Amino acid sequence: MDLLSGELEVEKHVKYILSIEKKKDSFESVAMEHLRMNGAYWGLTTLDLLGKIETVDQDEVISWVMQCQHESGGFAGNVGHDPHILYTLSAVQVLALFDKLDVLDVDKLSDCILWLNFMEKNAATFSPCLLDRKLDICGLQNEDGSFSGDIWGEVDTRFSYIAICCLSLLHRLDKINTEKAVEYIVSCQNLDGGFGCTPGGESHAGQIFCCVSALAITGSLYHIDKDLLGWWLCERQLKSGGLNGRPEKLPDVCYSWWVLTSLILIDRVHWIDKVKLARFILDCQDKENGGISDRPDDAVDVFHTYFGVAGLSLLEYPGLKAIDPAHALPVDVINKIFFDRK
Ligand code: GRG
Repeated sequence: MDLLSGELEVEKHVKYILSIEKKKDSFESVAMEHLRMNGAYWGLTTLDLLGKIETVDQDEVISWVMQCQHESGGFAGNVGHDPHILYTLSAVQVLALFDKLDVLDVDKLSDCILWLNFMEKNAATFSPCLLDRKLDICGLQNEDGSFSGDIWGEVDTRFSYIAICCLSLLHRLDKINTEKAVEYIVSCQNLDGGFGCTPGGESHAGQIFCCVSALAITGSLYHIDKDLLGWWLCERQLKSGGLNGRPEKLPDVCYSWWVLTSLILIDRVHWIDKVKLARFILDCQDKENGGISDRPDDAVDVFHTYFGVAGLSLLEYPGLKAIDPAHALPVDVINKIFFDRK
């Protein structure tokens, strides 16, 4: 990897990320208005991995994050929007980056992940069938161990991961039935070794990240056939060095994250060509204006910039902070949360 050192345009990527905030009328900003909390997590984590988080006004970010908190305890993608578990994890991760988890009422927030609070407080707004749901399932965790993302009930292994990761960061994993949560995730494992959104769903690298990371956080990786899954994952590497998310698809920088994290967690990362992957990611940089795209010569965005830099961090690219593959936060942030040390 030393061979490629010096090729990452650190200063330009920092400038690109800081500029997004200033271009409020741009297509990217308008299209991302409803998921700005995710954008904040991607941009700020990138800055931290690059060692430049101090370039943002921390008080301003925290004040905006807290304005996105719904009275139920959950967070929305932006001020005035509805809360969802997707944005709640991003909000927790952003606060963790600034070592500010103490601004949260942790019990209120974790109850919200269980959804009790929200349903009780807003009983008048819901139809009887939704209220029955609450009585039956006691929160966002369903009887079969799966999780819904919000009150409307969509089930997806993404939400299992998010609930588990979020509660782990808040030291509140004991609030859910982890045994059943693991049982559900294992039921989404396919004969090819991969995982899908729900039982029988097609294996996809994004869902595999969610399932493998959730199993890692709950100490349940022994449920995985590591050679079988490792084989499926390393077959994602194409001639260009880039990774795709499932067979016959194009490579995309974001899979550097979804696939690499899973390979690392099951101890099979040596099965891919790491230098070729780093080459692919570096070739997706806009060397003039900063930012990283999905494939070489495409338009850059903050999502791919984050997953490109995070992928390089997983590859131990020189000069980048290390990132924890399961919690998706820099290792020093995770050490502070779990061991109270930097
Ligand atoms: C904290 C890192 C982190 C994640 C939070 C939201 C989430 C948990 C995980 C999402 C996992 C996932 C499903 C990722 C895949 C995203 C993606 C690029 C989907 C595109 O799918 P297709 O089918 O693209 O449009 P392909 O590449 O298959 O053609």
